[in-house]
Amino acid sequence: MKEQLEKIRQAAAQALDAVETGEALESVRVRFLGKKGELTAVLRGMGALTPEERPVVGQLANEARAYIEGKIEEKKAAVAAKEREAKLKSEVIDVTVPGRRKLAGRLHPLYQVLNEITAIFTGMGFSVAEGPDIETDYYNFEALNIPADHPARDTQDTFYINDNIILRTQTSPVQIRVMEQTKPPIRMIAPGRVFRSDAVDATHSPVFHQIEGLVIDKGITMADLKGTLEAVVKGLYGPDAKIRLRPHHFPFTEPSAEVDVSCFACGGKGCGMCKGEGWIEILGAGMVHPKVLKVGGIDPEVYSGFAFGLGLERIAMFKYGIDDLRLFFENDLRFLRQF
Ligand code: 2U9
Repeated sequence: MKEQLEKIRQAAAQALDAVETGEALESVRVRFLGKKGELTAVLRGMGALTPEERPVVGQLANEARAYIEGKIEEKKAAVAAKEREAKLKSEVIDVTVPGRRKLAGRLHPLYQVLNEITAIFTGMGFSVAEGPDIETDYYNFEALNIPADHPARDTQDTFYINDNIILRTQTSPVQIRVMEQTKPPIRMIAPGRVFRSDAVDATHSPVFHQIEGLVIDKGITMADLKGTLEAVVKGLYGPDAKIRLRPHHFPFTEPSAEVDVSCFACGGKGCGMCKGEGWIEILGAGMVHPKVLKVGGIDPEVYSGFAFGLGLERIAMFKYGIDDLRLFFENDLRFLRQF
């Protein structure tokens, strides 16, 4: 039995020498010290020994166990160190490699300007409404007092889907829909994409953006129109900005005006930006035509209102000094990253 123990000890030492991994180490432990292990089997056989032999062999067996356990612990530390080293080697990080820049996205410059203008209006209690890009002839033209023979209906200006369905040429249909559904007072803006069958050049695009506004209540006058637009323009261009109204004609407003802002480059003295005028046209506006109020279900004898419209691209071009509208739609990152 002594010999058998010595053999087991040697066999364990040999097996442990060959161990390279944690798994191999565990299987050696099971082979010798496990429940069905070789040493365990010897200890089980001790019942057959004489009472004199038993303590002697018992001590030897314990020594063998302690020896194997000690070896296993040693090996465990060695294997762990080796595995750690291998892991460090395989996961090596070259801290000298140049970093890869994460590109942060941002809002398109048109939408930055749109957000700025929207904030000015919502700050004055306006709500924001949207509507479909595809509209009916009724909402886009008829309801807005644009008669059948009006030049704005010419196929050159309007994209027709069929006789009745078109791409909206203005965001005004949104206001008609709001009027139909809302009892005054109404204070709203309608920003959005509009479509006109124009050839592309530096100042024309078949797709562009408008922000239109509508205010309806009892006793609304042209003074409200002027005061509101003045506040908007000061919010956009600073406290020194002034506006002036020039008579104009729109089918949906009466009276109507074109609205100029004092040149934000020269303050009104005249410069290249305003072509020596001192004023830059940025808006159209007017008192909502009584026919349009009626169509929207609002009694023009009780209520009055004003409306206005502006082209977002035009405002953004002036703001950033951009001389070609096409830049907004080409999505060239060299352009977009500047905003
Ligand atoms: C309703 C009643 C009236 C909207 C208005 C303008 C004047 C205007 C132009 C600005 C530049 C179009 O993009 S642009 O070419 N718009 O001048 N728009 S008043 O009037 C309305 C709208 C809806 C129910």
